[in-house]
Amino acid sequence: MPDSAEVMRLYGVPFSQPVRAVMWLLLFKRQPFELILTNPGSKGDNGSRHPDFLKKNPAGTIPCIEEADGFTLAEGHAILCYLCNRHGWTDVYPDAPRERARVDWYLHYHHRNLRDASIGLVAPSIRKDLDIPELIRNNARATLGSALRTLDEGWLKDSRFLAGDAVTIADMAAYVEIGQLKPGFTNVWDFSDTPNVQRWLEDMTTVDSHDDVHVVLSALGDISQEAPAMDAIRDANKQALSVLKSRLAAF
Ligand SMILES: N[C@@H](CCC(=O)N[C@@H](CS)C(=O)NCC(=O)O)C(=O)O
Repeated sequence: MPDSAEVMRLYGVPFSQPVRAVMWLLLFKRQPFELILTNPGSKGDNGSRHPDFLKKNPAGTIPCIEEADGFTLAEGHAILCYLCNRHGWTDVYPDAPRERARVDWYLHYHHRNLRDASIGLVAPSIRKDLDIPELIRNNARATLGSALRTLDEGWLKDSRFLAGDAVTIADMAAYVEIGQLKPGFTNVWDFSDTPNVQRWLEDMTTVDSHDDVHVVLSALGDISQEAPAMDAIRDANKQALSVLKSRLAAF
């Protein structure tokens, strides 16, 4: 493990979907990093709306990375692409223009489509402070349903992964949103009418570091009947951090 002053910092928490995508890529590539716990939406110390954090990311959102020379970058998908460019990880972000474009295509599509999984189904239980109105939740669920059908009948109909037959950062970005809903995790969505998505969800569990990145969800478990208590959320976070710590210590 390199000197901690040299190691890239990742600001966030394991409950955040785009933070999990960045953590997944870093663990998959055995790239050391330090997770700096940053509470989304909080103005307090270690909060994403604290003035010190806003200097790193004026939008006040996690994930955000900071390198040893002070370079900072936010937006999960921008971070995924940057890390692949910086380290030459062309296995998960191919450099052939059309292959790369297919990955980018999904990464752009994701926002306002699959990302609505969190707003419609997970954030209302985990981020009760957001008090998301029922109308917005319903709209988000409708958008998600239609986006899942699009994946099922399009992207995943003839290929194993979203951008072809090999896993890419598009799959990691998608799975952290879609996978969180399935049985074994929060269990808040019925995937039975999207068989290609179901098959892809299963395939994604075999991708290196899947289990370690998703400890926070397996520890939290099913929230379909009752919103989890604060203690359960805290406990799931603790378990996730402990697994992450031992993974990073082994690098
Ligand atoms: N488009 C951003 C969205 C990030 C985002 O929504 N992060 C949430 C946590 S999952 C957050 O930081 N929310 C705090 C806030 O909006 O105040 C990305 O993909 O990185």
